[in-house]
Amino acid sequence: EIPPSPGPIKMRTSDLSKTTHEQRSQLLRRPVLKSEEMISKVKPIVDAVRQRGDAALLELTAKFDKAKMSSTVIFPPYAPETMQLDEEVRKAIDVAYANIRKFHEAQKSDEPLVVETMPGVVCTRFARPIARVGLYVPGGTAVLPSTALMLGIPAQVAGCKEIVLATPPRPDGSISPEVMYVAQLVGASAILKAGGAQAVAAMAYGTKTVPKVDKIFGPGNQWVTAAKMLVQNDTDALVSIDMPAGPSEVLVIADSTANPAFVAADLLSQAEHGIDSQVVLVSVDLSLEHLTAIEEEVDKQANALSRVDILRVSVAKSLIIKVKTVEEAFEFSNDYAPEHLILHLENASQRVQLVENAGSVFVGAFTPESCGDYASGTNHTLPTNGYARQFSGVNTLSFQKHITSQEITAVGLSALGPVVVTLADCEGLSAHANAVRVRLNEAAKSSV
Ligand code: HSO
Ligand code: ZN
Repeated sequence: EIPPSPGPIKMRTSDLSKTTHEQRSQLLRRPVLKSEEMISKVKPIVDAVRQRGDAALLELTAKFDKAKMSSTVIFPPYAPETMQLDEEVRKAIDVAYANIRKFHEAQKSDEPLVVETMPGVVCTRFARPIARVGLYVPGGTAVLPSTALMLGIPAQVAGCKEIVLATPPRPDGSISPEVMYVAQLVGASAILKAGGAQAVAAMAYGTKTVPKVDKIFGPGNQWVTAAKMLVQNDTDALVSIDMPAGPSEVLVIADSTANPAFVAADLLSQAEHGIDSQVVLVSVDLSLEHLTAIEEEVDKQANALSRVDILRVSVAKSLIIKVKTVEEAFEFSNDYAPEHLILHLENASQRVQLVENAGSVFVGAFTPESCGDYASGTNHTLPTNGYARQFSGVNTLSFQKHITSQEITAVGLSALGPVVVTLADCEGLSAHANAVRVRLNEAAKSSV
């Protein structure tokens, strides 16, 4: 870890035109994740919950969350007094809920896909919800009702029958009223008051009181991530996960039209998530004055923010990359594959077509990432650590699976059957060929 240093809160600068290939690869790298080491640390916890169920869960919750409870699970109806909220917060949650719901409803894959590939050969694909899902809502340095919305709404929209929401309890055994309110809004069928690897294990294997789930979603610290990876690989658990998660990141591309205060604010809004967060500014030929103005804003704003101690560490690990053209900027960004990409560019909307890899894009001066984090409608559970190359963020389809089906008529089989016989014979799988052959005579009779 880089120890917090006094003095200005400042990013490191590199000029891409002066870096070697090796140095460029270094710049694209994230702070290292010690995934193997973490997996060996969480294994005893996961095993304990698997073997001793609720008893282990209660002990671990007392140990890690300092909460002594007689039961870690609650079921609806949830007591209204557990979700008493400030009126303004409740209204804000309601607006966020409506927007996120609207966007995720539109993603739902409802209509079956029907294609007749040959006359009489009809192939279909239809979606069904994943029946039981587990949503991990982190606790720790911030309460995150927004994450409960981002995971709960697509689960609800997809029609998942069981929605288990897990979140670490406060020392008095309670859950924040904001998270309780969201749990109720999204129709959570159980709330697991536990966090970390122990919560993941409880949902993966089930205990006497905790329902077992089929897929586990949600961000979390290294413990949670390692536990998700571990249970995903255990065929006894028969559980999948949304994606590998790492610390939050943002990459901002800025040109001479960028407002220094806006750019700095966007960088800091991601850097405040944790000391392992990384933020990158790609400067498209910014003048020295312009870059200095951004750096001054970073230092000035950071010092006035509540999480300045976190910012000191995360900003020190962060980068300014100097390039000459917009094309070079996108080339770097696409190689980096950021979780969030913010475009402070002239004609920003026309530049979106240059994006190849990113979790979510924020276009133009008036689109702070914060809006997507909370309330515009898009999901904030996004691929980090470069996984935006091959993963999508959480969306409604993450809570569904697709089933294919086919129906072949006698006419269809008369035409397709010989093709299948040839291929089956070629693979030496005569029972496959036979399953067609035994039908061919009758199919021919029926098709006249
Ligand atoms: N930016 C985070 C999500 C979040 N922000 C929650 C605020 N609350 C995801 O990378
Ligand atoms: Zn955020």
